[in-house]
Amino acid sequence: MLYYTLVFLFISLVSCQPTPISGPLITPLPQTYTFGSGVIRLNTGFFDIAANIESDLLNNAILRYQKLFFPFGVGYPTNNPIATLNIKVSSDSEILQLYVSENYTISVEMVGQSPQLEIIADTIFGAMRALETFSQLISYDAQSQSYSIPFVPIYIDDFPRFPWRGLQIDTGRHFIPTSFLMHIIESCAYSKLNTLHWHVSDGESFPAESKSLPNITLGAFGPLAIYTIADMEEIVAYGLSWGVRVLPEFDVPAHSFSWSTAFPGIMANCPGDSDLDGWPLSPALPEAYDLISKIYTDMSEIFIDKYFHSGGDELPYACWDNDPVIANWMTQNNFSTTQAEQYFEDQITNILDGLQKTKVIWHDPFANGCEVRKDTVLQVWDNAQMAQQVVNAGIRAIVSYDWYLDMQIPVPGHTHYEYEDTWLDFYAADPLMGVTTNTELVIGGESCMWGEQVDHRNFDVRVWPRTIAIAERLWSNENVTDTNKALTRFDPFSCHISNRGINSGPLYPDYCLLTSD
Ligand code: CP6
Repeated sequence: MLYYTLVFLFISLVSCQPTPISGPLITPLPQTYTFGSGVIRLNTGFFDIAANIESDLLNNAILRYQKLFFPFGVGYPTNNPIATLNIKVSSDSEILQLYVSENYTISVEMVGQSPQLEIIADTIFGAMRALETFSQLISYDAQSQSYSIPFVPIYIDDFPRFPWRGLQIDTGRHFIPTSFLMHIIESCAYSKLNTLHWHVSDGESFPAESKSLPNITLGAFGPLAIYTIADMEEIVAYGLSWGVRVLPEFDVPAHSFSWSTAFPGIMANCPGDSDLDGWPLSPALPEAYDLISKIYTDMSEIFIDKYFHSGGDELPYACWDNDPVIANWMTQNNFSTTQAEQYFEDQITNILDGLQKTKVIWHDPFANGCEVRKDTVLQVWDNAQMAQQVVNAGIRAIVSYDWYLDMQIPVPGHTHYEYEDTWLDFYAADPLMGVTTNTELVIGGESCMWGEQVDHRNFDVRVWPRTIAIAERLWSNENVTDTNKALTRFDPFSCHISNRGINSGPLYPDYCLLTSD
């Protein structure tokens, strides 16, 4: 006994201790919820999910969650008879887009002897968020091998704080198989992230098949490291089925060296710069714009989302300045390098206008002094001052600066530089921290998993459980900041998604019962 007391004291003293459990553990934390102290025992053989509309999208979500509710198999029947989870959605629209309602309510109560289980949502996507929350209300007792819902009655009224909640991935640095991208989409949906920002190409490789330019995949790492058109369509459709928008990025003018494998002669010449990764396209060549236009046209048919990311980050001005052909072109047009960048970005805007896409770019052209049209979305990767300047200019911002998952170097304000406990820094980074005016133009943020040292072998353990903290910051109320309480929920949530095949590790000393154990 003394031994256990000492061990407990020791653990309490040295580690960030979770608060004792006193209610349902839901991640991200819902906006409002109440609960009681009753229990509904569930009989897996007689558990039904019903919907008030006929929709393949919703039906597929229901079929999935019917399994995910009971991860440890059927369990022992109880003497509870039939329970039905009734889903009521107001709209049968299957269009997934930014700003779509994801609001929902859940009520779980006993009326007389019968359980009343209800989800109400504006949209199918709200119902999907509710199904995920509902799955976290169900608890499994390994001893009796049975399922129940504790803390009944439960009433939840939930909605996201920000409409744009993303995870950015990078298949330009490493090819990640299509099946694993689908796995990533699932992990996003579990955490209520609604956007997969797919940085498809970079300097190192161009892995996407193009209908009109079949040779572009000569820039892939190899003949097997290619996403076919069918693969990309499948990924977009899979995203839709989980309520996750797929935002493609084909980065130009920098980070595009891989385009030149098939089309030599389109790059600026950067003789002093041995890091091919960052080499930019030439802004002076009509062929370069023609190439971009063809690729973007092909890709815009596959990626049905209204938004399209064209990169724009880290343009090395010296490469344009020191290339005699480009320097000459700039002189003839009376362009400064910034004006040349402006010219380049304007061509991209025209191409995307023609495709009826809304442009998303990294904040760099704005920071360089380029004029950015107000319907653009700027992804800010340096700091909150930049986000403030973006929204002051009347432009929508998504923030990423505090959420670089590859970051292993000290960042001002960060206290943890290695992987352990970096979730605390991610959790503390409120998107509105340092942004005081025009805050409504901060429409969300993204966790960024750059791929220089990451592919499907180590993706899950780099991204999870740390991105749980980011997903909660983007979904839950801004006053949800208590790290001990968060830990109480994040660690079981990490176990919860582990049982769905996501290799998300623990955050403190405890036991995670796996279905495979
Ligand atoms: N690749 C591309 C990268 C980065 C960017 N763009 C990057 C820069 C700095 C850090 C991490 C990643 N690897 N295409 C910047 C948006 Cl610390």
